[in-house]
Amino acid sequence: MRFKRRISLGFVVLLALGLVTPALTASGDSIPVAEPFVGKTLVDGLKAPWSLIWGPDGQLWLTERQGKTVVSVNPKNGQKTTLLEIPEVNVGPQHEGLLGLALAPDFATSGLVYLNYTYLDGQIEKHKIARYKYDPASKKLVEPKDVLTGIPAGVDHQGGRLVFGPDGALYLSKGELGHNQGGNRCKRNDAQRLPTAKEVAAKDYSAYVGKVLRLTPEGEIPADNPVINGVKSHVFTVGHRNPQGLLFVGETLFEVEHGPSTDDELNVLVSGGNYGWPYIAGYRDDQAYAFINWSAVKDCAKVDPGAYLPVNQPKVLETSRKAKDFKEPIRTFYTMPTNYNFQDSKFGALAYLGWATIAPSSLDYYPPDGPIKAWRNSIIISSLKNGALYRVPLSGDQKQAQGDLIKYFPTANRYRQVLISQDGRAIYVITDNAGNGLDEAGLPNQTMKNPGSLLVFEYKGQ
Ligand SMILES: [Ca+2]
Ligand SMILES: [Ca+2]
Repeated sequence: MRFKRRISLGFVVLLALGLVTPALTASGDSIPVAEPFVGKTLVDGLKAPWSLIWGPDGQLWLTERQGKTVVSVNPKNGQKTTLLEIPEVNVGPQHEGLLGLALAPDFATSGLVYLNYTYLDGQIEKHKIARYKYDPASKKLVEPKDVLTGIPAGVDHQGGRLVFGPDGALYLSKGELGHNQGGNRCKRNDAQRLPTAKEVAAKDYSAYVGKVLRLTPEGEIPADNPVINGVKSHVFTVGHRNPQGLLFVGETLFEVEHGPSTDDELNVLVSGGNYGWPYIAGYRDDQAYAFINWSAVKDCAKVDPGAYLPVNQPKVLETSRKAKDFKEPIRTFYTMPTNYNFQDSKFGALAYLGWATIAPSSLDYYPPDGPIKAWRNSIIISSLKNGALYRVPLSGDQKQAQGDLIKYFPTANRYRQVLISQDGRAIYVITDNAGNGLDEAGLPNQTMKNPGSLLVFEYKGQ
């Protein structure tokens, strides 16, 4: 462990007496992690960083969800440059704001950069994909153009990851807005509802929730998109809950999404596939989850939601859903038996922190020739709830998960995205500014140690 002691004994006494709030780390401060890694804060003071990519200039580019900005960061010294601010972005405490960021595959000639964010269309919140052109002389993103507008938005489960595929198509993960749970429990969950031909013709995208979308760089429906239930639309895959991670490894599209109280998922997405939600969580095994349609409950708004109270609605068994295009995840985090203790008193009022989920927010891939031998050919997943990275080794054909999850770099933070350097020696992580999570000891924590930061973990081995 390497940890610079920067706080005085007197400060510790005041801290113990509860007279000061804990000091937060600043840029350059080290983060204690196990050898052969060292960790430090590269940048702090960010406003809810959400997406992190390698820019065309060897710099790290990131979006600030609440800051409404795209920022470039020098990976050597943490120097920040603001490339763009979008006043139109509609920001919320979670889930809403400026989200994903992707460079066009032909960026070298086109200079095009794609973004997605929530905005207000009159009084109605919507979600759009827009693109900008990078002007290297001014280091600004200019010439905005809407690519796809009018995608549904809401206060929960927005999804928002944006990637280009090797096929030149643009993919957006879109959540189901958290309908059928919590404060949105009386709203119908449309993750299985398919767009009709009439809706598509009218650019009515209300059925695009709980889907992964695939579009041309101009926002059109690609000719080779799947025909699902007789209709071709922007919909590529169906039945997602809150998909926040999308990543191509070669031709394979990996996705991670948040499960309910169990069954966070790592999926391989295939055109036209149905990933089950909200009828199936994880595997089709009737373990610990059954769908109840709250929107059909009489006087739904007056019914105490409770977490697991039976209501006057049938539970839909997973095994009763026979869709032949159902795709199982390649790994869950985790599938638990129905009798699992969902109310462990150790977690107090935040019982969900004790559930067997990790809240996966992004994923990256560690290549077969990287210097960290143990990490080769693995998927690396960032966890919001557990403030850690998890490694999933892949099979040789890169289509199957092998072995169990291996945890790295636990800190009292929420990890929003992971990004690995091209030389495989640096692992970058952006963190949420606030929220609920677990600390290093696995106990509930609401004070982020490195809020709104860009952290770097460097490999010091041979
Ligand atoms: Ca699923
Ligand atoms: Ca299941």
